[in-house]
Amino acid sequence: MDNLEDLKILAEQWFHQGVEFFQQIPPTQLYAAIGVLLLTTILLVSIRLFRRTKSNTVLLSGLSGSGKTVLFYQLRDGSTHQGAVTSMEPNEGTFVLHTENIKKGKTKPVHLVDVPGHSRLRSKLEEYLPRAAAIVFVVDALEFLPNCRAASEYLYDILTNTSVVKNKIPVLLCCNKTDKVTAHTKEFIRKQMEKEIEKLRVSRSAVSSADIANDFTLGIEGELFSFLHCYNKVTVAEASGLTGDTDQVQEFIREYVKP
Ligand SMILES: Nc1nc2c(ncn2[C@@H]2O[C@H](COP(=O)(O)OP(=O)(O)OP(=O)(O)O)[C@@H](O)[C@H]2O)c(=O)[nH]1
Ligand SMILES: [Mg+2]
Repeated sequence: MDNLEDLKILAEQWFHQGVEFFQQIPPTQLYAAIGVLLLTTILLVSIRLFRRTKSNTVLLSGLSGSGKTVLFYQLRDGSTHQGAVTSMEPNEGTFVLHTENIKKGKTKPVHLVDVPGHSRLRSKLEEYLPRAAAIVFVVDALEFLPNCRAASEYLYDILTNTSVVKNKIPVLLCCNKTDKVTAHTKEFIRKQMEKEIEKLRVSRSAVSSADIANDFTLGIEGELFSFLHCYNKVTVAEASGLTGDTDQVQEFIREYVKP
C-alpha cells in the first residue's frame, strides 16, 4: 500500500515539474517547436505514401509475333508454356521474377503486362501507359526487315504519347529471338529504326495523323533522328524469350522497379 502511495506522490511531483518546465518556455518557442514537429511528421508520412504509390507496372509491347507472351511466361515461370497463338487479351500478373524466386531473396513484385500487338488491340496500351514505370518494346530480330517500318511506327506512337513523355517513362528496345544465328544485332536494329523514325518524323510533321494524336514531336530540329534525342531514356538490349536468355531485360526491369 505504502509503495503505491509513494509512487502516486512521485508521479504527481513529476507532473508538476513537467508543467513548470513548459511554463518556463516562452510560448513562441513552444509553438515553433510544435510546428517543426508537426511538419516533420507530415513530411515523413508523405514520403512513405509517395514510396508506396510508386508504380511497379512494366509493359511488354511490340508487334504481333515479336515474342511478348513467350517472354512474359519466361520471366514469370522460367518456361514458355504458351506460344504460337496470337494474344487476344492483355496478359497480366504481379510476381517476383522467376530467377529471383529461385534465390529466395526478399524482392518487390513486378506488375508485368503483355499487351497484344494486333493493331485492333493496341488501344489497350493507352490504358496502361499512364501508370507504367517502364516499357519493354519487343522487336523480332529474325524477321526484322519486313517489320521494320511497322515496328518503328508503333514505337514512334509510344515515344510521342503524352504520358510517356510527361512521365519520362524509360523504354528498352528489346531485340528478341537472338538464339538464332540469322538474327540481326541490336546495333543494326537500332540504326534501322532510327532511320525509319527519321522518315516518319518528316512525313508526320507535314500531315498530322488523324487517328492517333501525337502531342509531341520527336528529336531535334535539323538533326538526323537518334534515340539519344528522346525526352525519355531509350536503351537497346538483346534477348531470347525462347531459351530464357533474359538477363538484360531483367536488369532493365529491376532498374525501374527496385527490389
Ligand atoms: N526463335 C525464337 N522464337 C521465338 C522467341 N520468342 C518467341 N518466339 C516465337 O515467336 C512466335 C510468337 O511469339 P508470341 O510470344 O506468341 O508473340 P507475341 O508478341 O505475344 O504476339 P501477339 O500476342 O500476337 O502480340 C511464337 O511462334 C514463338 O515460338 C525467341 O526468343 N526465339
Ligand atoms: Mg502474345
